[in-house]
Amino acid sequence: MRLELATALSVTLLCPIKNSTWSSRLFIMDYMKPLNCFLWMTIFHLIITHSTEDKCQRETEKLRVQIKTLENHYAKRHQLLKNLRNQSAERPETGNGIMNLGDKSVHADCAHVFKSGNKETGFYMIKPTNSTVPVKMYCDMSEGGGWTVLQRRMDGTESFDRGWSDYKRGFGAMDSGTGEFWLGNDNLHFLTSQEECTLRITMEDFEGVRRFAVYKNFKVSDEKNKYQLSFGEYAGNAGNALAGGDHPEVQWWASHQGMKFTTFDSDNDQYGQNCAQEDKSGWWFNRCHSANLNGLYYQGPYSAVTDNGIVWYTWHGWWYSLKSVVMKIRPTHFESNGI
Ligand SMILES: [Ca+2]
Repeated sequence: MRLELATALSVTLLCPIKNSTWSSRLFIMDYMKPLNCFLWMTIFHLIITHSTEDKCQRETEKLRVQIKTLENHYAKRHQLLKNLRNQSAERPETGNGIMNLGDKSVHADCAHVFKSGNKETGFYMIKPTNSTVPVKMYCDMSEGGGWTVLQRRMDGTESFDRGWSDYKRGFGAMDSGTGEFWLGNDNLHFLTSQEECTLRITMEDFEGVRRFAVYKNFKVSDEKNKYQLSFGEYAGNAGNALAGGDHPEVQWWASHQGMKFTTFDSDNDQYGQNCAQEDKSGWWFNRCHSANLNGLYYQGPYSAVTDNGIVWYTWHGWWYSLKSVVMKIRPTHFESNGI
């Protein structure tokens, strides 16, 4: 429609009627001039229109071919992806995915996985004795092997300022061998109630120094008892922060021995207010803490209204937030087959 209007306008502009004379011959010639011009312009318009339609058809056909090619390409890729998924389900993973041990392999923890000959670090499906369903857990097969990892901090990408239900079920990056996560308080209870466990905490500061703390008889009670914490003898070079260190006064207000779990929406601590609300984490708070490995991620020394960093008091005090932490357990009487 726009082209037709343009043509009509062109005719008007390009073919004006000249001043006519009273001579009939001249009159006819003058009269015919704009008519000729109009006919020529109409033919020109038809040619252009026809040519444009041809061009459109060719472009449409070209696009149809391209769409068909892309559809075929997509179908091939989709099939390739499907084949790869099927292949990965048929063999054990060697990366960050779950190690597939087959239907017969039901292990109660990572120590059982290790004992059965699977010595590769990674995710396995574990079903603790009292758990109703298998759960994806990260098995650390270093340092003697058989460690079930409960918690990992390393870069602050995961928020640990979470409520009761998140800590109960667990949260975080359970699809990567390098992400941050909390295994879940129910799982902590299942794992530590089926066998006497040793807890090993490895920590690193921003100067690249590594330290560790080991606790025998680490135990977490069930939800009814608010996941109450108990632990035995300490060993290591990071200091006994979980028990409040060596100072009796600090031990009185900060030791985590016998403490119940507190989150911002479930206050079970010994403090008048809520430690989890003030320190932005879920933990076995007292009044409030000498260790808070679920605190906010800072870059080493920090200042804040409360001591809410990733704290291990007996190593770096309350105002230094650690670079990385791993909490892991295995049965106390575990033997690593000589490794
Ligand atoms: Ca309180």
